[in-house]
Amino acid sequence: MIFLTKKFLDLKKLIFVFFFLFYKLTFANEGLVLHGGYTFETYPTQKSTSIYISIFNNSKEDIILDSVSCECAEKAEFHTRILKNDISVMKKLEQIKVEALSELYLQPEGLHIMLFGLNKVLKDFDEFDIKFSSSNKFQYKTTIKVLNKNLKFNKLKKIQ
Ligand SMILES: [Cu+2]
Repeated sequence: MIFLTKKFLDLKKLIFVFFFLFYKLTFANEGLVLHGGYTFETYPTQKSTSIYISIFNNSKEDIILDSVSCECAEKAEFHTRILKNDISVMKKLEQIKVEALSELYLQPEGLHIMLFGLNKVLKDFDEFDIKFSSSNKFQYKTTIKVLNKNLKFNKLKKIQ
């Protein structure tokens, strides 16, 4: 027990905290799979944009995501679209719920993530991370790919 000096115990504590955090960030998200996150290129003057992503909850419990953030923007919010006087408008949601053993698709014209106060121009092939946190205090991280803006207007064409 000669090694158990205070310094040694502090180091042990630090290593424990480090591994605990590492575990939390990497393995706590087994139940939640974030897939195929994307957004489009922005114009130099553009200060906001939206992100689309598929979220799969493989756990047997509902997961409530109550915040989203990104280093490339001042603020990120969950949004949906509702009809107001026959016009489609965006509405902020405080949280989104991914029900147990089900999936949620954030896509154009529906649920999406909105970034406000972009601090850089997003270019084709760029990537950046976004972070989510859930109501049970888990953190999730995923990479968003920036797509060419021409794809935004890529509509289905009838071949024959
Ligand atoms: Cu929006």
